[in-house]
Amino acid sequence: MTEEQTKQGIKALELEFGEPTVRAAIEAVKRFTVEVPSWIFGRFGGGRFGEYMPPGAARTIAEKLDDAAVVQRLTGATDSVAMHILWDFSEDGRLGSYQAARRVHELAGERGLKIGSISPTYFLSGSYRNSLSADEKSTNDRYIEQTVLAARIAKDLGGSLLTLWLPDGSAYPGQIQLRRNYENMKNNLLKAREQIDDDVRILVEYKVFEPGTYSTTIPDWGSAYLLAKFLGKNAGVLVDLGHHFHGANIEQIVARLIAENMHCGFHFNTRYAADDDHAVEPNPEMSRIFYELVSGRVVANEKPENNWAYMIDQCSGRENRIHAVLHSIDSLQHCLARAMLVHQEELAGHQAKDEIILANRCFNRAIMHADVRPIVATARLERLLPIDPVSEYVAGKYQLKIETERR
Ligand code: PSV
Ligand code: MN
Repeated sequence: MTEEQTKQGIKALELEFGEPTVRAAIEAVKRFTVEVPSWIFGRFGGGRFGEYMPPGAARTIAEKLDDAAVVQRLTGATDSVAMHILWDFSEDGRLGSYQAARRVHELAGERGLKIGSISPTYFLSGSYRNSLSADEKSTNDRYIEQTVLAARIAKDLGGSLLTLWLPDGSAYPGQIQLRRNYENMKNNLLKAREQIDDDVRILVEYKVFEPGTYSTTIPDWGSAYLLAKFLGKNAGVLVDLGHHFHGANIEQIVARLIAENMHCGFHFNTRYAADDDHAVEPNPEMSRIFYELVSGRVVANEKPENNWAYMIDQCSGRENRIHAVLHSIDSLQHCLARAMLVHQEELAGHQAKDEIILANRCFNRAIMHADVRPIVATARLERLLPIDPVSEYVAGKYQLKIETERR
């Protein structure tokens, strides 16, 4: 899209949606920020192509931060990087280290970045018989300690935000005592919370299956909500797009959490089969989710403290990592712009008169049919950012540099 096409496009949108609405959408896109995960840039997971690394993928945390800094320069929307303590602050992959976190904090600062949310990492080694829900006290204690350390790092060196994903669960009926498994989780989470500063926010993530195939200790938003409530005021639910059964109405979950006044967060990604962790695509589901966030006033709010925590949780297998994360940011900005164009009063009018199809058409005029590329492009131009970060990256020399250096 050229600058001229952008101008023409804005005129057309103003004609259809009104100048103030289009301006509000541009401002919202300008304000939107999202964290990128450190793990997108380097080696991750295993599976069928376990050894494959796309050319130029980062090998160290310093290289991951180099890549994150490029993404921030191109988008201006991602100055914080989400970290995992056993991937990013550990010498041996078994224990987290405050000293290692300090070094990463320095490296991030040198690149104009911040450490964002921190995951205590309950999965890599040692949790094959579960972590905080395990029956063995020594296992519980190890992970309580790790949670408390992660919280100290989050408070001193990061954004005072902990994101908890626990891989706990079971593969066969009868393998574990389901009730005790939940009670262990609840009690051990509380033990950790009691040793953590009140101003560290804790988001509890849920996931319907994997690695547990028969049961997962925190399988759904309701379980995460109960645990967050139990932990107290500064806790919420973390919604990851890949963690539901197919067909789940995620926007309704979001609406409910907002209605309950819970300050929550998002792990954005796209999935087709299960927890694919693909790059975010600008699809209708994502736009409908953004509509709930926009109408609930928890995104792009002028008061940043009202906004939920937004993070990308993706880890591409085959594709270029930097293309993938830039694509995600681009998609999120387009979905936000569409959501901003929904005419909320007109929609309320149709709802009040029970005009079902007219309400649906009013909603879809923005969510499905609006071409919002000029809004996103204008937001970037007004911030002196590249009009299309992906093309800008492709035209630059960074990819060649990392492919040459990182062999
Ligand atoms: C688990 O599938 C998850 O969504 C959690 O958020 C982890 O932190 C992340 O993926 C990376 O493993
Ligand atoms: Mn996640």
